[in-house]
Order: sequence, then structure tokens, then C-alpha cells
Amino acid sequence: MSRLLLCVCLCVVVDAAIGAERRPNVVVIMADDLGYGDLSCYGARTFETPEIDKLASGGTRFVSGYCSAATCTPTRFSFLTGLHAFRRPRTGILPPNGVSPITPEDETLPKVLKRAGYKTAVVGKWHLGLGQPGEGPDWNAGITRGPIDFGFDHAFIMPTTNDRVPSVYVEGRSVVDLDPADPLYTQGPNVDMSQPSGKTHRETLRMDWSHGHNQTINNGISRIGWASGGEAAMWRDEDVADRFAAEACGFISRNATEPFFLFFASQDIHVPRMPHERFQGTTPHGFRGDAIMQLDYTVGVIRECLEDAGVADETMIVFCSDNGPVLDDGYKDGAVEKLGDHKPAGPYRGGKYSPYEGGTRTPFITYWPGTIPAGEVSDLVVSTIDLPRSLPALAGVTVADSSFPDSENRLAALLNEPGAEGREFVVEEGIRGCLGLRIGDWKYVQYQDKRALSPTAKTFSKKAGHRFELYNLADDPGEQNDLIDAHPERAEAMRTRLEAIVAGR
Ligand code: NG6
Ligand code: CA
Repeated sequence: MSRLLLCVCLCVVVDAAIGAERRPNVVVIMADDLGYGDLSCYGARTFETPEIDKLASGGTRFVSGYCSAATCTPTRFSFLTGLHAFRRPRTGILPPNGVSPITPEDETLPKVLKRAGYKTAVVGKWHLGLGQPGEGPDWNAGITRGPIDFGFDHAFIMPTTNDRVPSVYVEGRSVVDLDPADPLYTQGPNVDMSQPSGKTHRETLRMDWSHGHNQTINNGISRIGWASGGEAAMWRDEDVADRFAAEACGFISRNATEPFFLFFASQDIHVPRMPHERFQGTTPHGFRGDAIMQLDYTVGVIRECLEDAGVADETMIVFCSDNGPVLDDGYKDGAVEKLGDHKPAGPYRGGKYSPYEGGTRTPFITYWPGTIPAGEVSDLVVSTIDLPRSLPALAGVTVADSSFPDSENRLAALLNEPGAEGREFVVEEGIRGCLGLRIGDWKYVQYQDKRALSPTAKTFSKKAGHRFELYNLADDPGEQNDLIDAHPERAEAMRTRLEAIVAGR
């Protein structure tokens, strides 16, 4: 064999080996509080969301796509651990100094992908706790028990939410731009609780609060919780979306030659909605609509970064939301007054906090040019809780049977492959122990609004003022016509099934 021929042969073999090893990147874009009806590709008519619509027209749009809970922390917890949040304490909405419900021993989606050679990153809203149990986050000494301990190589996050202190970014274990001469405190004796607050200086605020949110003021907006110091590190709400997009693009371009997993957790459209000036006034719906414009723009930036890095055809994007929509979530931003004919939850009942469909049935799009069929609509049931098993399958990684117990490998459904099957059932976790269970067209709801109640307490009863409801979504997608008395046996069967799921049977 001539030298040249040998080289050609070897090169082809090496090339093929590299080709076979090249595993797709994954970008999960999770919006915050975005409802089923909040995008033009899901029926919004009073504004356009061209960038997210591009994902839908170039990929597959799911009409039965769910997040696992109707608030942020539990959905994110389940997305990373494949475990229903109701199985774990501290998975309710975390306060500013809350520590993580995830433990360093837990298996997580980023850990699995990292072991398989992926570079892993989270950029955006975290809201899954920081710091040691009993202590909380120490902003000045290096932050423990955060994303870096749960499988992320890189983290550029907002610690909780934009309406909770502190209004800073954390990169890795450190607060970005923190001046050591001006340490940051959110608990303990160094916190000055006599500082001007949303209560004492209400007339100075740029956006008034309607409930809660009347403590520390940053950027003219009062928030949940007290913070002192760290002045140089404080962000301006208007700049957060652009900063997160830039950080995401930086991660993509730095890692274009190896497989990566990016969890992009947008803070849009959570309150306080204060989009960048260039988006203000771009919709008829006030800042809630304008924040949707900002989210849409950000999604476009990330898609373009993937294209610029030359990896668009090797990257699967999953676009989803962490819970359904809410109008007044604590600030007077005109969302109620300027709603007009817009329907944030589309045809569905309820929204954020609720076990009805509007609480968890949310936009869900998968996009992978050349691999996922373009412009298709799927009615298979898919959920964010299935990503911990489905995404490793995409990377060719086996997940231990004992890991991610509530997660199912639904990769074929996410890729919209012929003959794929969706989930047989989906649990919809509302607040205060409210649960919904959908099986096929039937929806069972255990609802109580008076007292906090653990779903494992098994003390749901009519006597205690709890409600049990049953709907047929095929005839009644808006859950208006309670069939519990007409179909007591079906309701009982679904109640028993839900009890078994909650008990982990
Ligand atoms: C609630 C807040 C709400 C929002 C929510 C968390 C009040 C009165 N309400 O307690 O504004 O922050 O928590 O939202 O403070 S989530 O999307 O992060 O779950
Ligand atoms: Ca949320």
C-alpha cells in the first residue's frame, strides 16, 4: 500500500471515529411564568413572537407539553433530579436565603452528562437554593452547595428570582463585581432593616407593589427580603436579559468543539417585569407583553450564537416554561389593566400556582435542524420531568435504574420519531398540596385552598373543605364542567392511582 493511500485510509477511519463520537449538544431554554397562550405560535394574536415561532416552524411544537409543577422551584428541582418535588422537603417556592432541596449526593442531569464528557452550564435564574443547611448563602466567602456542586462546570446565575434579594449575579462560587470593602449580607446582624424600603419610601418607587415585595429597594423597585452592602454588584433589571444572553453565547462559543449542555433559565417574564428600554411599549399589554418580546429576542440571540459557532445542526434545543402564567404577581405593572383580548393560558383554566391545565400545560418546542421534523405539531404528552432520562439517551449514556425515579425516557417523542409514545399519565403539582392527574382525556384534581397540606398526608377529605374534581379534556379543555358525580368510579380509580404515584408505588 502506498504511503498516500495508507494515510487516506487512516484519515477516513479516524474521521469516522470522530464522527461517531460526536454527540449532540443540548440547550434547554426554560422561560419563567410563560403561559400556553403567550406565543403567537400557540395562538396569541395581539403580538408576534417571531424568534420562538421559528423554533416551532423549524421543529416540533407540543400541544400537551408540561412542566411538572405550577411554580418555579419544584419544576426546576424535578428537571434536574427526575424526582417529583412533592417527595422532597424544601421544594416549595424558596425564600431569598433558602438552601437547596438538592443534596450533593443526588444524581442530577448535569452530573450524568458531565461524566459522559459534556461541558455543562447553567445561565440565568437559579432559584434552587445556595449555601449550607442551617446557614444559607455566604455571599462574601464563596458560595457552597450551589450549581457547581450539582454537576454544572460553569454557572452564571441570579440566585433566586428577580423579585428577591440580592439583585446580583453569581458566577461559579462568587458574586460578580462584589467589592470586598463593601460586603453583601442578606441575613444576620449586618443587615440594616431600617434602610429605605418599599413600605417607608413607597412614593419613590419606579414600579409600585401590590402585595409583598415591599422590602429592600434596588433600581427603584422594592423586593422580597433584606439586603445590605454589595452596591457595586447590583444589576439593573433592564440589562439582565442581555447579560444572560451574552453569557450563554460566551459558553457556546468557548465550547463549540466539544459536546455541551446548556440550561438557559431566562428570568423573563417573571416579576418585576422591567424589560430593556428598547422593548418597553412594544406590545399593547404593558411590561408583561414587552417582557415576552424580550424573551423572544433572547431566544433568537441564542439560536444565532449556535449558528455562528457552527453547531446549530449538532444541537437540540428544548424550549419550555417553568409554570403557567400570572398577571398580578405582586407589582402594579399594568398586566391586568392592559390584558385586552390576550389569553395567557390559551384555552386552559388557571395558571401559575394552580393544578388546572393552565398551571403546567405550557409551551414546549423541540428544535434540531435536519433531525427533528420541521413545522410539525405533536399531541404526545411530554414533560420537563422526563428530560433527565431522555437527554442522556440522546448522548448515548445509560442512566442507572435507581436514578431519576419519576423520569421516563421519552426521547423518541421529543425527536418526534414515527411511532413514538408520550407519557401515559402526568401529575400536575400546584401549591399547598393541590395535585392534578391527567390520564388520556381525563383529568382528576385534588384541590384545597385553605390550609397548607402535604400531598403525602392522605388527609384530603370533603369534610375538611377539600375539593375533588373530574374533567373530560376532550369535550371540556377549559375544565369547567365537573363530572365527579357523574363518574364516581373513574374518579375513584384516578384518586387511587394518584395515591399510588405519590406513595412511589
Ligand atoms: C410568591 C411571590 C411571587 C413570586 C412567587 C415565586 C409574593 C406575594 N408573591 O411568593 O411574586 O415571586 O413567589 O415565583 O411575594 S416563581 O415563579 O419563582 O415560583
Ligand atoms: Ca416561574
